[in-house]
Amino acid sequence: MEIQLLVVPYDSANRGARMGAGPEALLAAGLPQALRDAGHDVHVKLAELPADSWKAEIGTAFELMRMISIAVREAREVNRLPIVLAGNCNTAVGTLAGLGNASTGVVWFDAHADFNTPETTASGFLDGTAVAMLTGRCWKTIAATVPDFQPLSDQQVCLVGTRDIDALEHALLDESNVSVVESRALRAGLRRALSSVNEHVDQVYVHLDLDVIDSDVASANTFAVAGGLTLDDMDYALSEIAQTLRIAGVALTAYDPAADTDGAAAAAAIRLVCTAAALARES
Ligand SMILES: [Mn+2]
Repeated sequence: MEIQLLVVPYDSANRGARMGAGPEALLAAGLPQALRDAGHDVHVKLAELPADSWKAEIGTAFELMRMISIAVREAREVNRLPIVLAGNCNTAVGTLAGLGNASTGVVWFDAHADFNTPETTASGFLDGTAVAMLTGRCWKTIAATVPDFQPLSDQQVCLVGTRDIDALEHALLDESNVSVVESRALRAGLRRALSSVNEHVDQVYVHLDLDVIDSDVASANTFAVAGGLTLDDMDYALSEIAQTLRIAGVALTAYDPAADTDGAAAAAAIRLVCTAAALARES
């Protein structure tokens, strides 16, 4: 399969810092070669902003989303599977726009719900609002500057492995129609959640925030917590997705090499991306 790797080496508008170091660390750890060894043709494109310009932190995140939307659409037009390697999860707004929001479901693997809004966040971390943005709950005016972005309906979105949710964020999630499959309910609940997403879409975007993995298995970043998924769980979940829906795009986000003291998180990331690419070829 032809793969377009889109490398977005930013965290909170900072190039190469913290989780912004993750995408290029995964390139250096051999991710492109692992995909080539699996028989894929791999093209690599870097999303990068001029270093000397003034960067507003929120404006920069949306500038990257606009670049990603266009790059994902271009990848689709030449039949390449877009795989986004990004520091931040909010890049998904650009990816979904490029894939076609109306017809694309989202399976969001993440320890966090990313369902805060500017009114509920206590940390001020923009990335904690990513799924709220995707579902049209906040940042509406600037999200509309992302080419082809339309808010998704809640029914298009399924969160998996979610376990670290703020109180006000939890209240928003409870009153939404977004489905949530907790780690312990994976084998009992994922299939039903996927078939319900499948009723509303033609294809799926698989979002892999690496901290969905249990922190005892791999330390993806400084936000990683226990109670997450194992690599066996991920194999199961990805294969269930591919049996239900056509995988149209993938992202691997939130890898911070500084937190990965034993290299287990990088190895997990490469394995997850290769598994998703193999299943996308078949799905
Ligand atoms: Mn996330």
